[in-house]
Amino acid sequence: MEDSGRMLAQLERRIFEKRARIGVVGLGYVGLPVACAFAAAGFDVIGIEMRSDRVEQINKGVCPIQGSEPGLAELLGEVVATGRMRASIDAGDLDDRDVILVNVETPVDDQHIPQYHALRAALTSVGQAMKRGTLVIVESTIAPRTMDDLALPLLQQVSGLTANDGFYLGHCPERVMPGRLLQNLRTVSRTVGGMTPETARVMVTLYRQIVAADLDATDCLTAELVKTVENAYRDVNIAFANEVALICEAIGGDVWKVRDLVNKSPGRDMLLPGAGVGGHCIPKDPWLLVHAARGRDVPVRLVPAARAVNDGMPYHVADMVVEALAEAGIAVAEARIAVLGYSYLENSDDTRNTPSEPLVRQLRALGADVVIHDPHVSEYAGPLDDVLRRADAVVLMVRHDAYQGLTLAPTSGAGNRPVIVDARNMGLGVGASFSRIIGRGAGVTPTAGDRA
Ligand code: SAJ
Repeated sequence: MEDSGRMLAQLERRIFEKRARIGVVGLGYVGLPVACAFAAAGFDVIGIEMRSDRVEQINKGVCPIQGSEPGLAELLGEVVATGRMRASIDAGDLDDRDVILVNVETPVDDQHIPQYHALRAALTSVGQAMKRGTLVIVESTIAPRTMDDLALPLLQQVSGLTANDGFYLGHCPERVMPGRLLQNLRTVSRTVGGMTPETARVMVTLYRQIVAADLDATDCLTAELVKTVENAYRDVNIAFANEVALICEAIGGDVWKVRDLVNKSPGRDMLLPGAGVGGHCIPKDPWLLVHAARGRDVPVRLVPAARAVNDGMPYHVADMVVEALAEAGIAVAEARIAVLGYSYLENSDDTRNTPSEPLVRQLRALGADVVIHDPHVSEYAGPLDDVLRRADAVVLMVRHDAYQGLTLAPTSGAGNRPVIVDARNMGLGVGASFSRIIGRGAGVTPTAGDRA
């Protein structure tokens, strides 16, 4: 072990002196900014990417990530031009790396079981290529116990090396958010989980080169739990807000007034009810947490129930549309319905797990002619008036800035649209003959400017 201790100390010194060579497996929305950040910090970085078109783009200094990511395209151009960072399709190029970061997708299937094909393939490639003394860090979000039960045995088996002797292993989950990838990478604290405390310490030295926020050294299981719990926490709290909204609608309450006043109570921070929960993190990570308890005698009830509440919201919005159309004397099967917003988050082009998808599917299943608008999603970014024209109903699903202040009510002279359903309480329903606002019961009429 003395040799191993010396080897780890030498690695830490190479990291500190920026002589350590870094490999990043997976150049997606997490891996690419990470590779650029370490290259910009002065390290030699190779990014391994299986999509050859992305490899080609990146090696030309062109950023393959769509959407607004401040600073990323410029940084990529710089580090590629200086030769600090290059992309490769060949995992064999990892054979001279001192540190290898793994950033590949870890989805769950429709039974909420984690799908680790990409993770297994990545770790197998790493195990085949890596030299003795390499530090391997999984940054992907994984179910608790995955490091012990999958990553460790797989790397040992493929490499023939023994962990903490022939190589070092850790888990440092990312906390980036689309639209703020580089900013979050630099300014948001990280939980740094090492297989051993010594490994965690060297990992802190590594991340200190690019992270200005807290770096909290711990073990791998704690790191796996922190990431999945923080997102399950958010999902459960959003579900709570949504359930209160449903109750308010049913009894003539106004969840938006209730929420404002609840949040005046010390220690309360009720989140925003809405049309549902999308994205690549929040809908998935709670299931990774739940998976860890699978097969063990622990009654896991709240997290799945919260997922069901949030997944039910787009269908609730569809019901709101049907009811409002019926009040206006319009059958949904004869209605033309304009859906405003198709990304999962305001001012984003990301449509992964968007609540708008089940809403549109449900309305079309009921026979409606549904047209979609979204200024950030190229497929739906045509003229808004074309979408609104002849619409019998308008459904606001995403609070894009572009919709702020939009006057939709028929009195606005913008055509006859008796029904407006505001599923994010953006205040667009004011003045409409038949409007519904998420979380507001019948008879509760909003006043202009009465917004979340
Ligand atoms: N949503 C609500 N009500 C809320 C908040 C969100 O309905 O009060 C909906 C949004 O409309 C969206 C979904 O939930 O459809 C997710 O929104 P989000 O604000 O959580 O944004 P995400 O999915 O990008 O979450 C990421 C997460 N970050 C990482 O996983 C690293 C999450 O942990 C962060 O809290 C979040 O960014 C953030 O706001 O920073």
